[in-house]
Amino acid sequence: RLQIEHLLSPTPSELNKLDPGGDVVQGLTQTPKTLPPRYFYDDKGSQLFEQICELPEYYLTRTETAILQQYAGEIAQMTGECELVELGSGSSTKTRILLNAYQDMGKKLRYVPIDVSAGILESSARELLVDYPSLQVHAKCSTYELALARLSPTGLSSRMICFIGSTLGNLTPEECDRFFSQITNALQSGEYLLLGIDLAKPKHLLDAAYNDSCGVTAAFNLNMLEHLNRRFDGNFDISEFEHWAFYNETQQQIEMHLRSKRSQTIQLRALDLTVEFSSGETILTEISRKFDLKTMQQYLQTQGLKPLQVWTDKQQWFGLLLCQM
Ligand code: AVI
Repeated sequence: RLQIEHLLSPTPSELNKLDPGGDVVQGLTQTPKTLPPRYFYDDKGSQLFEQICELPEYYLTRTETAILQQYAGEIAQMTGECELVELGSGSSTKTRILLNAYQDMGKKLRYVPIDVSAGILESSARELLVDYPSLQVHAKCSTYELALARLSPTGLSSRMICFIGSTLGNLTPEECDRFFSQITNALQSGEYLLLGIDLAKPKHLLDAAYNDSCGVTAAFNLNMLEHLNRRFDGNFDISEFEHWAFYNETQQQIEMHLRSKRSQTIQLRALDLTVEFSSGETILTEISRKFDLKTMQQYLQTQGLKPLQVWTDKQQWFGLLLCQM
């Protein structure tokens, strides 16, 4: 019942396209410096993210979970039997709410979790097999892009791609457009996308959510440098950088940075890269966009996806949208 595919051992031509570390070189040699958020998620980063989801200030997970708990049955009714493909599945905790709803309907179900972090992907797939005795799990250790391009025919009546947790917010508008064209290429007409998005809200709530009092978000942010050290033989000293995050109201996005505490030079030997930092210079490690429900529905339509239903919480902090191709 369990298949685990490692798509991150690419073929030579895919390797060329993937250009390992090319994005790091590009990000660290431009002004202002940036790094792609996907480097947060080594095994330690994925564990830290799980801890973030439990923080009192980080309302996103709690709120989305409550929406799912209330409406999972409705979602399962609307799609019927289907293959659930989850992008960035992590611990699959929230997905269990959906799996329960489909199981209660007595429908055959296949779960295809996709994540770049092999450790958490494999351990959560094994736990699911124990808890759901009739579930098939076809896990893919992969980037979204590779996995979406290689989805095989479902053999079930339908497919639903789940992109929950507001990970969409971590994409720039250009990346968002590219992402949706990959989604609409992967889906057949009549198939579904379930999208979870964080909504715009007062600045103090957002600032607190990304500057928690326990320092877990700071550790998550700084861990990216340790990940780069290990992966590209680097010498970042994380005690020489600090976490800095704030809500940019004009852009409607959180901007998360690592700020150099002094002027310093670092090297990533595997990339043959030397980088100079001035004191106070920052690396933008993540944006987290906060959306408006109406604007998102209009945008989805321009991308070829029909919003069928929108669910939200009482405070309108988070939105869950079911769309159809
Ligand atoms: C994964 N993603 C939706 C999180 C977010 O809220 O943008 C990542 C995160 N960054 C800091 N805290 C959580």
